[in-house]
Amino acid sequence: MSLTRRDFVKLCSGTVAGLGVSQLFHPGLVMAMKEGMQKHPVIWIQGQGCTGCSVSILNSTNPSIKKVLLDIISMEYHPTLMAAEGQTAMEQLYAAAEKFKGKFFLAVEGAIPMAADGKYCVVGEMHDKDGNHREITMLDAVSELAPMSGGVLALGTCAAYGGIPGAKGNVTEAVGVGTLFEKKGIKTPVVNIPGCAPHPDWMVGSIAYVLTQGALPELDRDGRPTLFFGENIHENCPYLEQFEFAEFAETFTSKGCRYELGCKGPSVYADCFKRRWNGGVNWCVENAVCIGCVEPFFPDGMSPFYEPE
Ligand code: FSX
Ligand code: SF4
Ligand code: SF4
Repeated sequence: MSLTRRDFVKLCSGTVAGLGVSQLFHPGLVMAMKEGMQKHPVIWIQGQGCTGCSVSILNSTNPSIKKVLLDIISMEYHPTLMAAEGQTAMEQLYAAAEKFKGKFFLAVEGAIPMAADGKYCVVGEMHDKDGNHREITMLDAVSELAPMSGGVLALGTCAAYGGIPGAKGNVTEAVGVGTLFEKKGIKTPVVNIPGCAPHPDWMVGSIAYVLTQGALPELDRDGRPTLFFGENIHENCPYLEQFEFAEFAETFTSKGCRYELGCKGPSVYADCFKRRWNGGVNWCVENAVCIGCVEPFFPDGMSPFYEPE
């Protein structure tokens, strides 16, 4: 049984409160994903980040992370999840890239520092066959592995656009995947899945999309899937009516539009208002504000967080 792109979008979009990527578990889709995951495993590498993106995917509740790892993502390498370390881990990384050349997805988490030849972020070390010691930087890993991959998933705002490591000051010259590719002339396709951290559904759903549809999802001008980043937070916010009547909350504990508290919803595109977070219990705007964590100009362009724009 196959599903059209339209069916997939309907399953993924979570238009009914509480629906998540769990709706992907249509029997036809599970079959398609199982076939896809064997052929297209994921190699996940981490640079300048807080590991929040990995923690977020581990919090996938709908489907559970167990189901994600058994039915959607065949993880060939993940520095935090795997038991191997040191030389063994590095050998596994490059062996997997060689074995699945042109077919694997490279998941990049965290930014890539370009200053000092990338030495601000050494992700591993190994001895080559002549016994020479080599430090592998994040810059080396992305530059070498991306052209071998079938596509890159830039997970989190750091990997997509530089994010927090790339904020004002930026002594390490941290950049996202897109900027690195421009500088190095790397042409491998990239899907940006920003968020600091990204929602598990955005990561799992984007991977499931590629595996089942055999193509990249439609992307917006910032390289994000419109499936998850196509709608404006403010225009869909439950407080929109209060905004229009200028009924602004003065404290975080009071109800009412959070604009005066610093909410950046009007310039932010993501589906948090309907997808919600932590298994659907809440989302930022309900008790705090949207700080625009999915936007290319986060965090500098969104600061100060708690003052109106
Ligand atoms: Fe960045 Fe990932 Fe922010 Fe953290 O590691 S997107 S700092 S929440 O989680 O890269
Ligand atoms: Fe817009 Fe934020 Fe007010 Fe919601 S709380 S209406 S997103 S400004
Ligand atoms: Fe990021 Fe805003 Fe969504 Fe919160 S509501 S996760 S700050 S885009």
